[in-house]
Amino acid sequence: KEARRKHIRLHMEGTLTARDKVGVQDFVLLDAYTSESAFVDNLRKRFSENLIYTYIGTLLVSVNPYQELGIYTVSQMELYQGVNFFELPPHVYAIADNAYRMMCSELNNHFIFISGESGAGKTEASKKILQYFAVTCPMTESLQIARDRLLLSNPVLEAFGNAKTLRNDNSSRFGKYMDIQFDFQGVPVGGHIISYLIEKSRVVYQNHGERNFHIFYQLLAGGDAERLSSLGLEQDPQLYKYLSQGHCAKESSINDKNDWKTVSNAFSVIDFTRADLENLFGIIASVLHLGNICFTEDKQGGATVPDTHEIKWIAKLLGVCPSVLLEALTHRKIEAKTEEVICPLTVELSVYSRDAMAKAVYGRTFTWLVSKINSSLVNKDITQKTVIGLLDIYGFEVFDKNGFEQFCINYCNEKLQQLLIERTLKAEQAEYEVEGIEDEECIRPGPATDLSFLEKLEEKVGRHAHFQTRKLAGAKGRKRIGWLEFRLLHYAGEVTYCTKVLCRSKNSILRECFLVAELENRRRQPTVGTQFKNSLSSLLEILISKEPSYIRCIKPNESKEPSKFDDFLIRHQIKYLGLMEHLRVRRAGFAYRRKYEHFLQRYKSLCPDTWPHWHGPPGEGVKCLIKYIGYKPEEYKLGKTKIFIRFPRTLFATEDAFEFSKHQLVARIQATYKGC
Ligand code: AOV
Ligand code: MG
Repeated sequence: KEARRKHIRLHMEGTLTARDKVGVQDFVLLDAYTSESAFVDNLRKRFSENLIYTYIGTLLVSVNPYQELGIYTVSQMELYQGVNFFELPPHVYAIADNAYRMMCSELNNHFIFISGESGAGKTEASKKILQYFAVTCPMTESLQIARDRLLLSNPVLEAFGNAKTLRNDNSSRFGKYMDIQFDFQGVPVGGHIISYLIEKSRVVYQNHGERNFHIFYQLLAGGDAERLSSLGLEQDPQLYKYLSQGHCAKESSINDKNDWKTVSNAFSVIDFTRADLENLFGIIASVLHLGNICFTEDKQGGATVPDTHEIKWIAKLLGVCPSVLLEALTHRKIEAKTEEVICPLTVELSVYSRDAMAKAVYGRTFTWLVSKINSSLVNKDITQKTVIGLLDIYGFEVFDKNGFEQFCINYCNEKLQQLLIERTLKAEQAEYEVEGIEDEECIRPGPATDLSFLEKLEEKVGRHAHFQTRKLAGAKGRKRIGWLEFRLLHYAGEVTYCTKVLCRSKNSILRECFLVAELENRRRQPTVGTQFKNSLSSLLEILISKEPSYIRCIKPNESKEPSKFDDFLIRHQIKYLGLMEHLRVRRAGFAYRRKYEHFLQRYKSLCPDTWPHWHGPPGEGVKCLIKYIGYKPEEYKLGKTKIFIRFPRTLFATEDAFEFSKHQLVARIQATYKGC
């Protein structure tokens, strides 16, 4: 505790004396709060001192340091436990702790929404939060396993759902929403994960400089010889077409062999049986074999497979008949009214059908994996649960070549961004209402981000025959940027014939993934786009029912380098993350607000009536205090439980006075002791 007190004191002194050097820890304290340059300057000052976190009120802005900073130790975690938000330097732990305390005291549900572009640090932030709970929350022996499984679900899902892209060596290729469930004593007891749209196209194709999902390389690098030979695999990833198109199968920044060990260990803790793993890796190996199948044209123009080596392995691993599999890959079934006609496919269409099969198998296996993890995270014994949800989606990204997946990813980002702005605004107004503060100033936000992805996208592909968008007019005809509906008309229906083969697989995971019943309902299946849109709507519903905290991650440079602060890139993110706007909303009314108790506790030494103890209600104490130090009526307002201070300079003056009085006090005490 002494260490903590010392730390707090050091920090407070630091914020005052070194304000110019390290910037302000909360953007609302910036004098020139409307200036984007001042915003960037503050961020730059802090970044150069390795202070990567800054608040805007209660929102956390984080800049990816691209280096280990030593700020995630257990002692740091202990430091942040139960400390008021503004008493310590900004930290992701403070956000986690704050959500946790509120959940425990108010018994309500929370969520932490982490956003930012690809490579900005979202996934790292969500892992830090999970670790924080794992270390600091109370724990019983019987629930340790639940905690370990929560933690270890990460490496498994990352192995199957993350990949190296041009933007990020460990890029999340699926959206992830994770509920951490707590019992009434605040013990983490279980969890639930929802995944969104895994980028299946990566299984069969990677851009130059990118890789397939980590798990393939991990299996080859880490799996022992016996395992590999039972799967018909060789160690060298270059031998597999699905792993070598990006020309970077071996990547120095990634240690596949070590990661394989982590993942294998995680599997054993998360309740995977030997049979599960055998089936699972049978599927992973089959995908690699699928990619190596070559088709040639026969005399009639149909596709044939001259070398059936791969077909045999797939048939063995998936438990299907090789000749049926071969037929499914090279033929198509047309259903007429009364009969079925099997007709041959061209080489091009066979390749398409092979790739479609690989994508479908991988995509569904991923979904199976998530549900398997979920069943190991379920805790049926505890009924009264509150949750903290962590939302870590794939970040906004634009490549030279953008597919349907990029469209969905970016659509999702924009929709969530809209939610953020609306909710911040509402929260601000609601707080004034609760506190009984009437604010004459208008705090409506102006036009949203100047970069509207959907608008740009529409420009680019809007004229495409398979793409339709519809703008919804906002209030009074004002265009509400971001509220766009989209429809992708093109729907490359997954190959029915292959599905039929997979339904009969002896591999139990695949049988669960491809249900026979689905074949019968095929025509009524919604398109991928519609499914994604529906799942996004239900995500929004989940979020709306919970108390939000926000973390906005910023990527400092494109080259993944430490200490490099690219002004242009950062300005761009500040713009489209709507940070200036968020700050403006926070500042339009009152720059600073604090509970009476906390304000009094900190500044009571400034007034003889409140020092050393005030026995009345804290609100009265604050009134007495500010009268004594001479706040002018336009500088503040008093709410029901909080004091609202309009200008930062008022707070700075108070802080300076506090520092001065502290020194005087110390001098007086020292003098007294000398006398003794
Ligand atoms: P993302 O989740 O926002 O991108 P990550 O969280 O994967 O980005 O971060 C990318 C890389 O930046 C990590 O692998 C780390 O090397 C580094 N990094 C991020 N945050 C920190 C930190 N706090 N301290 C040290 N290094 C960090 V994406 O999933 O691509 O949208 O889709
Ligand atoms: Mg990520």
